[in-house]
Amino acid sequence: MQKDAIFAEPLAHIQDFRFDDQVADVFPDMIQRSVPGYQTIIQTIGKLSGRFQQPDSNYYDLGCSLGAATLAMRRNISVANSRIIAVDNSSAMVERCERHLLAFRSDIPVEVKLADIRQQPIEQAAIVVINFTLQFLPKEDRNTLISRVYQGLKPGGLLILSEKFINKDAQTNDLLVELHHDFKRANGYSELEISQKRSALENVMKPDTLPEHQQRLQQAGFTSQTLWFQCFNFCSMVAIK
Ligand code: GEK
Repeated sequence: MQKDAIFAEPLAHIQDFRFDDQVADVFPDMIQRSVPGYQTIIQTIGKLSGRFQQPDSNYYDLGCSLGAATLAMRRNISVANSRIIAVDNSSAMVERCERHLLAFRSDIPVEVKLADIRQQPIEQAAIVVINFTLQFLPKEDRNTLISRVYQGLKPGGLLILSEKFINKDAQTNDLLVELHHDFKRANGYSELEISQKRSALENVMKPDTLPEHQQRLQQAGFTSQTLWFQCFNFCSMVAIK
């Protein structure tokens, strides 16, 4: 695994964060060292796939990056006529994702698509995974996507939505941010790396509050939803149609 040192040296000008070749090359290391509970979430996506699989269905991984959630689903789906659609709008990610998937044998077809998830039709879905991707969409596009996911799910279908979140209360928000930074420090990131990455993400990633997520899911039609994972300011939710 290539080590993430993208923000290790002082940068004269910090550009907005992009999912380019440089990021895609170090992505497994970057996400493990930056997102608390990432491995637990991926493993649980696998477990949930086993539980919520339905024959003759589609499984979506929206914002698939290198396909970690796709692989977790593929390993756990055993019913007939299943198809996974993995979508990302970064060509650097999609190229590597395709190669990555080829390295593991499976009878379940996966279509990896270079596309914007806002344009991706969702049909006959047993499971839709949006693992740390909604936060990168413009705020005004998030309701529409979650509503389309609800419409595209079969009865009993599952949405798994993982996000970084903010608290409206400044005191507890600052505490969670600091605990997350401690986590990054413990994983070998320097103060410079933490602060330069934060600046690069500032205009690109806009987290919602937990109540905003819960309300959006409800408005879309999900009457059954819960937070199943939280570590600091990172969480994962499930919603069942
Ligand atoms: C994982 N889910 O490893 N359309 C398609 N893709 C997008 C869009 C968009 N509008 N916006 C951002 N992306 C993965 C991790 S990473 C999370 C997801 C992170 C893509 C972007 O190119 C990137 O690959 C991914 O969403 C977000 O489980 O890096 O914090």
